[in-house]
Amino acid sequence: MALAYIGLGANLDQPQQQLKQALRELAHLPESSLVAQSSLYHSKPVGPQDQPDYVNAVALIETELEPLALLDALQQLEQDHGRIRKRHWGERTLDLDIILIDDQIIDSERLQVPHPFAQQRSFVLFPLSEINPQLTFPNGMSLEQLLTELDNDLIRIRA
Ligand code: A4P
Ligand code: MG
Repeated sequence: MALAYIGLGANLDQPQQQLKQALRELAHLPESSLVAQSSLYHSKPVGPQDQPDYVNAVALIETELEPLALLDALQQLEQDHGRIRKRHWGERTLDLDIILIDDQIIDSERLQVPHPFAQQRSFVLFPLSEINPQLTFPNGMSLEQLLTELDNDLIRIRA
């Protein structure tokens, strides 16, 4: 049994609905359960600026799935949401990133955990801190430290 933090992002085709639906689907992943979810947030795009604002959130799941099986399941959900990969860091109907799995470090061709950019991204760290403010990354960096270096440019969406 592992605890995994999943980052959710969308900026096309009713992004709030995409995320709400994806959270329900995460709760039904095989051999897994949804432990906690953050609020939904509006965020400015990181990467190409000529794309709509994003809606982001983070979920915590408990899972018996091995890391690559979890990635397969998340990519299947992305496909179910009609995800088309257009360009790197570009617009999408649903992006599901594995942020952390316990304190595991994975560096394989298909999967890097912790997610390589998580520690610099406000749209990951602020929702994460809503679920677990005491969190520390496997490299020893605490979420508290990381957040002091970031502007909170997110707008929380009221449920
Ligand atoms: N992959 C490797 N590690 C992981 C992991 N930990 N979790 C591989 C998920 N996937 C992982 O991803 C490409 C490949 O990464 C996958 O096939 C998987 O094997 P992708 O989502 O298909 O492609 P991408 O969009 O080119 O890259 P990536 O790295 O997923 O983009 P990001 O880093 O997710 O960034 N701005 C705001 N405000 N909010 C956002 O959510 N998202 C992005 C996308 C850019 N700007 C954003 C946001
Ligand atoms: Mg991705």
